[in-house]
Amino acid sequence: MSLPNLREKIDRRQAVVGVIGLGYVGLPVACRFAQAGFSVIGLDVKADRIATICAGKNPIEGIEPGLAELIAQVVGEGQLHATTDYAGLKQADVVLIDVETPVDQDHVPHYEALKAACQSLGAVLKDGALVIVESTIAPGTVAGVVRPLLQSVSGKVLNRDFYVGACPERVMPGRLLANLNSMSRVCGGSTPETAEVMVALYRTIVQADLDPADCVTAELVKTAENAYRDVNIAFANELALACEVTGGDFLRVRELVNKSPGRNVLLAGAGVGGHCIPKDSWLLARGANGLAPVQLLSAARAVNDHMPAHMADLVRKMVEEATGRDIAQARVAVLGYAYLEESDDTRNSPSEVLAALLRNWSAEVVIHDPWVPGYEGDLFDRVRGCDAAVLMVAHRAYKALDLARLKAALRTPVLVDGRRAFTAEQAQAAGLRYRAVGLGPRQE
Ligand code: SAJ
Repeated sequence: MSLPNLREKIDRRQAVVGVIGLGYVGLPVACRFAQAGFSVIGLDVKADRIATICAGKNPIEGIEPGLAELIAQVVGEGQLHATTDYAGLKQADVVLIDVETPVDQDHVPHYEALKAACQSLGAVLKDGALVIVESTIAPGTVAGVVRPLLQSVSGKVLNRDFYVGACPERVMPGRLLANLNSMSRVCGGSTPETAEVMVALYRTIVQADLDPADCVTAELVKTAENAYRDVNIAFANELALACEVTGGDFLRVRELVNKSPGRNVLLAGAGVGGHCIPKDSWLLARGANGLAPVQLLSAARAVNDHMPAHMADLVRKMVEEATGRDIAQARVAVLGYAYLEESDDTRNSPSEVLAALLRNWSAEVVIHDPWVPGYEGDLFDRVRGCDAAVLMVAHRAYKALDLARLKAALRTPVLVDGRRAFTAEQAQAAGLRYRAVGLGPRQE
């Protein structure tokens, strides 16, 4: 089938859409194309997830407005079929790939899931099909991994017998359907005509800008937008460290710097977690490494990855000063285990790093987080008898904390604030010894 024929089938909603990977990216997009009138075949290797979806139920954790209802609707109407069998994709005119693309401890992506998907899809790839990678991948991955694998397994020739594209997702847990609808997308195609067909396809579900491009541009934009955030957070963190040693107050300095036109210093904090920001910086560095001597990206990663260690140093200094005992005799309460406020997601959590560092010093560590199963419960019970409370996540529940009650529950009244949830005045009024990221001891 030629691209014009595919475009016509898309315009008539007659194209069959396949989606490989029915996680928090793939399942919402499969539902949205089904809702737009396409026949959609969703594929996942997890049989239990497929069974849940076939029952019209939602396997995605967390609060996702509208998703459960949409799954029930499109499965009930027979618009979305879920399967573990790649044979189901034989009829697919368009196939989206939404599988995980993690990096290893050396920050190198290996793409096991992506390669497995291409291997299995190649064996059933329909003539004239358009394969679109939505997963976040390093610049050059469509050219270096996806295209060669699909060609070799299918025996088809790119841009003659099939087409490829990259259209990176911009979803946000908690706003999966909203972001899918309202965030602009880069439609990177293996040819300009392919990109135009991608724009027509996504126009059926996206209300925002759809920008045609080539594949490597799409790969660069996605990794760059998150690397940009990582570098900017690292700048805020380094400024905070400079404030600490010079007796400045990062929040006040930031407020005044941001009065300068074109400045927007982000927030310093206890670390940078999540599954996007830390990983995507490495994907960009990895992809660009062969092209340019990138230094800033890895330096920013080192700054941000150091912040939990900085928190550990602040805790150790405050506890040993306050108790006269070594940190090894201390019990420390870590407030917040998710990577982000009002979230239950603990992927790459800075608190996990902090807890390990404190335990390496033989300190006893107790963890509290109202959002994370296993760590919820009464905060004051959890911190009772501790020699310090360390705030790592700015959950609303923590910002509303009664500091006098916190002080009464602690064995030693020490509060280390990794997110500036409080002020020194509030802490001191409650009788707490207080240190915070970006707040140096007053230099007279
Ligand atoms: N963080 C700081 N200082 C800041 C902002 C964030 O320390 O000023 C920390 C957070 O505490 C967290 C980590 O960085 O540990 C990541 O926070 P995030 O606000 O960037 O949230 P993410 O990881 O969910 O990033 C997502 C990304 N969205 C997509 O990939 C589609 C990112 O591109 C968005 O910019 C970000 O959400 C957003 O703006 O909410």
